[in-house]
Amino acid sequence: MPNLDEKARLAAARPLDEITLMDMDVIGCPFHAYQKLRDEAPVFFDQKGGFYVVTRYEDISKALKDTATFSSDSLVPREEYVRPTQYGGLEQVDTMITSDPPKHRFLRGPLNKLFSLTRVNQMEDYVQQIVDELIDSFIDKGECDFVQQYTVPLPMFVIADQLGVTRDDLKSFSRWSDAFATLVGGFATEEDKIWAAKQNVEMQNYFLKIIPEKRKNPTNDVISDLVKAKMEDGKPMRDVDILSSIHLLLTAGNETTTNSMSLAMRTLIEHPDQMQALRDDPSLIDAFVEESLRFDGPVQGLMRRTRADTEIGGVKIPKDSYVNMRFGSGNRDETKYAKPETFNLCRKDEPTHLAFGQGTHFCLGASLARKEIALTFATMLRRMRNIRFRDPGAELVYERNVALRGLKNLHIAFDKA
Ligand code: PIM
Repeated sequence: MPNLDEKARLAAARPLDEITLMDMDVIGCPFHAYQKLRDEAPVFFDQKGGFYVVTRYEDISKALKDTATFSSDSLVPREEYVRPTQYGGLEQVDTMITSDPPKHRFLRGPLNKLFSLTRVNQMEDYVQQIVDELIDSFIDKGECDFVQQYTVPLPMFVIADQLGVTRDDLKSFSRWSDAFATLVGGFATEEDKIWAAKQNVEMQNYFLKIIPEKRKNPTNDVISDLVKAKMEDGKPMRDVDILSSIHLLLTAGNETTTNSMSLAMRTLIEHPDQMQALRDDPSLIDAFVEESLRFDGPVQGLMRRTRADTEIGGVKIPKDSYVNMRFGSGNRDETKYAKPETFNLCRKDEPTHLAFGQGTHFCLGASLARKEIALTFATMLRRMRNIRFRDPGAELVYERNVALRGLKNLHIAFDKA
């Protein structure tokens, strides 16, 4: 049986008009297809997906900065929404990721300071404590499913604490995150969309009980900040605005932080020389975080929609087209990175990968994600030796999702240090 890499090579060797990002072999390992597209069709129309794909770093970077032409307004195609109102919920209103300037500024403003570098640095001891508690829960067993036992709960606990809600509802949070991922993933059936809308209503009802309590007795948490926040017109945020922002923080942030840590662990195990380099010199931890995000990041590509007829690299793109900005490919662009297919903690290229996007929509949660990844790997390397795959021959299974890249499970084994 061909392995993931071989299947992906075969998928990328097909004629251009048969290549699609929707192919599970490409999803399993997209990098061969990216290479072919960057070389032969850097602005490519994916027939099956029904969207353009932009794969070169400079093209992506330029388009991300041109929000007037490449709008975030339809990050999830609006015509495809099943509305929560159909299931007894409130309307889901725009958040910062589905809006363009100037509206974007009003929506991001109240959230900006929540995850600022200063605030995240103040959270360090507290995140470290969760990291250690989770590791304590499995370290004596010598093995764990790194996804289910670590990378799923860590960001959930952090965000639940930040929101000021109990950690006991992890299963619900996880379901609500999955619903969001399904919607942006490009494979949602009508049934999935209805399920996702119902999950959204369940989440709204959960937080609708909490918001009035925080209005009455604000504490030191994100929901209390949101109920106190003023929009740019001077008015407080409405419940629907707060709910949509919470939905975004709880779902989008979780999914991607989970996936970035799982992918980084897989990458590290596959590169024992780099794991040793990091053990030998723990000051490389920040370089490790950035290089693992560049090498294989959790957001492979996000959609923009053209507001006017336009053109990238000589390819005409009509108004109202969906255009997938392939961050995961830009991060392997040979015009930007020396030997981009090499995972190298000591690379000398400018540290400007696209894993967090660029420009107006640069990831609000970047500092928090970086902190969680850095503390995780610094601690694991300190507390464990000989970190390895538990089942070295087993094929890894990736989520069926064209936007977000993630592993379903990652069984690892280790010796206690
Ligand atoms: N998740 C974390 N930061 C950004 C995201 C995101 C944005 C859009 C779609 C899916 C995930």
